[in-house]
Amino acid sequence: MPPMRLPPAFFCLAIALGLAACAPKEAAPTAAGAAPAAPGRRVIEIMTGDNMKYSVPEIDAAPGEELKVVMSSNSSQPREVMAHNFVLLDKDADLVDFIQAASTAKADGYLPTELMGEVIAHTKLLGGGQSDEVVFKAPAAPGEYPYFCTFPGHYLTGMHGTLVVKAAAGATPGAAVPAAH
Ligand SMILES: [Cu+2]
Repeated sequence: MPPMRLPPAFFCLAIALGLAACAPKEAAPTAAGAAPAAPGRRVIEIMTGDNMKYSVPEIDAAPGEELKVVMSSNSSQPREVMAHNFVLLDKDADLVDFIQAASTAKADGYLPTELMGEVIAHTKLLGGGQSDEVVFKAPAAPGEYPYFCTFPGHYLTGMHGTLVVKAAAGATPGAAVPAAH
């Protein structure tokens, strides 16, 4: 059959109504900090699946930077046994406490309602073929903020990563803390 051709401008106009940029999405964001910056909001695409790992294990951000995390699962397993989410926790929260509480909160999508004040951002629990996105601002305080999947057992298998908030170069002295590495 003959190839269907549309002027590129038409395509951009059509999607510009709903998206910040016309650039096609690439599916291999292995280096988190390298994603092209959309004006005012950086998009971090994270893939996961039966390997129980995030394709992006570290996200670098500036204090207060607006980020959009788009997470997708390509799992081939039933959702009941292999579902994933993305939960970003405050760096001062008790991680072990949170993971334990989450693992028993099945009715709430493995999100412990009593501890949600410690959560900076999270997606829904995703089965294979599903995706979800969340927009949030990186915390103002530099430091390392853990993100992880709260489906039982997944944290321990390595389904976690770190949002590293780095003080902006030339930041006001006194507002910055030493970098962690
Ligand atoms: Cu998971």
